[in-house]
Amino acid sequence: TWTNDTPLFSPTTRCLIYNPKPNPIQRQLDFDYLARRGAARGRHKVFFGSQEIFLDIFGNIADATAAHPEADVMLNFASQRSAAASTSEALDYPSIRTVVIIAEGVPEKETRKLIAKSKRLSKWIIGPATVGGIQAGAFKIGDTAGTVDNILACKLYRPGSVGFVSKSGGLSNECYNILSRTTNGLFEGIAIGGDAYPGSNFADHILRYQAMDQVKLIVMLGELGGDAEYDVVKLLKDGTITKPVVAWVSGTCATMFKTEVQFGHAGAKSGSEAESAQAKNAALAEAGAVVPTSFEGFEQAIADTYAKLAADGVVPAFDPNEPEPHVPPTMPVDYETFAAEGRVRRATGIVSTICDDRGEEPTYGGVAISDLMAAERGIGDAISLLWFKRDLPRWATRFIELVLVLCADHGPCVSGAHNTIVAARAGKDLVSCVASGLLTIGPRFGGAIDGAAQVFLDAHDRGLEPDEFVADMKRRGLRIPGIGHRIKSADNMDQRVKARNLVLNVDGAVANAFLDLWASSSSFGREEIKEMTQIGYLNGLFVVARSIGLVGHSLDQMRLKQPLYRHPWDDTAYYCE
Ligand code: Q5B
Repeated sequence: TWTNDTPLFSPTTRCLIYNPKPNPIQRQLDFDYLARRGAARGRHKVFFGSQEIFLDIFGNIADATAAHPEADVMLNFASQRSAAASTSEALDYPSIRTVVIIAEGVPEKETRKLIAKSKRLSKWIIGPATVGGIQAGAFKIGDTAGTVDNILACKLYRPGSVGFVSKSGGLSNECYNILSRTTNGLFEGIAIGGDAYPGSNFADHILRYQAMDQVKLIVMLGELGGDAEYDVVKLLKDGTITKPVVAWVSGTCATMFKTEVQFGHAGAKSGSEAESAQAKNAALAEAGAVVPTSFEGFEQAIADTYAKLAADGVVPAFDPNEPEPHVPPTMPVDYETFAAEGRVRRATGIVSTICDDRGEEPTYGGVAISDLMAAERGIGDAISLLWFKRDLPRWATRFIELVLVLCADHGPCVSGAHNTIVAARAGKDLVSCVASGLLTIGPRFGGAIDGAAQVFLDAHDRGLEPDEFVADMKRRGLRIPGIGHRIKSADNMDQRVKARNLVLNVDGAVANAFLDLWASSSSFGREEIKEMTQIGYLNGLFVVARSIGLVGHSLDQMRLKQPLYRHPWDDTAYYCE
């Protein structure tokens, strides 16, 4: 059990974060850096200053609390659906003292059960629907206090003497600003959240502040709706609260509306007269709190009350013009922030010219996918746009599709299919099986298309007759890519090729047909055609096409549950010394 004369947080507070959210965690770490706290180590990558460090991640609260029994705060980012269950679970762990619930819309019935449980266990709940709290210079929860600039401007990186409590997170930030201009600063600030039933209320925190030596001045910002402020009135009246309280209840404008108005927070609606801001302000003033006549007077009221405490020697005198003795470390700026402001430039790491996925819809070569769908365009059009970077005419894209169909498969015995089958029978996954087959594609098998296009184009450009070309290649000791086949010949014609005069294989046929297509189309220049033969466009077509067959072979073997393949001894010639 904990006593209430100690703050909820300290410079060594360790916090578990449930359902971690990268941005608030980073802001919390930025505060730790400014407050010169240490940093933990683990697997979730965050910045600590300009260094990258890692935080521990666990699969459940039990493991997290077991590994970090020193962590007594849990920041709960669970959704409204699971916030209550996870908070209730966290309260069961002896090491957890405080749970902060960020979610809005947690059912009131659930929150009331949590409140009862936390009171029974002498634990604390902050929220739901809260931005959390902060102990200046010690510990900050989630998004409290806003940006690094705001933390610096409000001097929240070092403690002052003011205990602050409000419902609203936005108004907390505003008040931290006011406190930095009028006092020696905040000691602890809590936003209890805007629900009708907050896990802890104004009076709970003000009682803590009364008991804490570090807090000399209490500042409260209430709002219309509910009666929580009257608990503070009672404590002031019965003398439990003796420290000076400066208070304001916002929502005085509600009386200007003819009907009941619901303000931003779930609990912020004035029902009865007693729930109005005017009635609460009057009651607080009557009980002895310093209450200005409007929110505009709040700053002066705080300044005057602090000055009186300083005159009595309770707090150090505050002079806004005196230089700040605490110098926080320089906070590095995120690259994204400067980039968004156009203040930094960086050479891009990669260049891409074929597609764009940044808009609402990805485009292929500038054409939206939905336009391709609407026009019932096919795989030839996708290749035309993504490879050739132009909208080729239908006859050309149809030819691409014809090549894909023609080369999709050539039986289980060819190099690629064989490798795929062996890999599948070794129990490999589909991608590995297909990759195993694809990796056999090369100058002898399937990957001779580019080579064929190069040598035929070169022969054409040099004006060689066919027999001169063949003789030239023979003289150089080179096989002509695109010619010859392990089983097909002029007498056993390859029906995919159908050329009796030249024993073109399928690679050679595709290469030569494409050279004709490029040459006859006005879309391609001479140098571009040459480049296309050199960088893999045509072998790429075989890769795409044969992938279809290789997936088929892989699935076939898996379906047939074929056992591990072992090549037979009697099919192997052993010539061992
Ligand atoms: N000779 C394909 O050889 C193969 C010659 C040649 C000059 C040539 C051979 C070759 C070039 C590479 C090529 C793609 C290795 C093939 C494909 C996809 C596939 C596969 C499938 C599918 C076949 C006998 C005599 C020798 C050789 C001479 C042969 N080719 N001379 N240029 N190109 N071609 N690859 O049949 O005087 O006796 O020494 O390297 O285009 O991969 O279905 O299986 O869809 O999956 O074993 O179609 O042609 O012939 O080596 O016994 O040679 O002809 O010099 O002359 P073979 P070899 P000599 S399509």
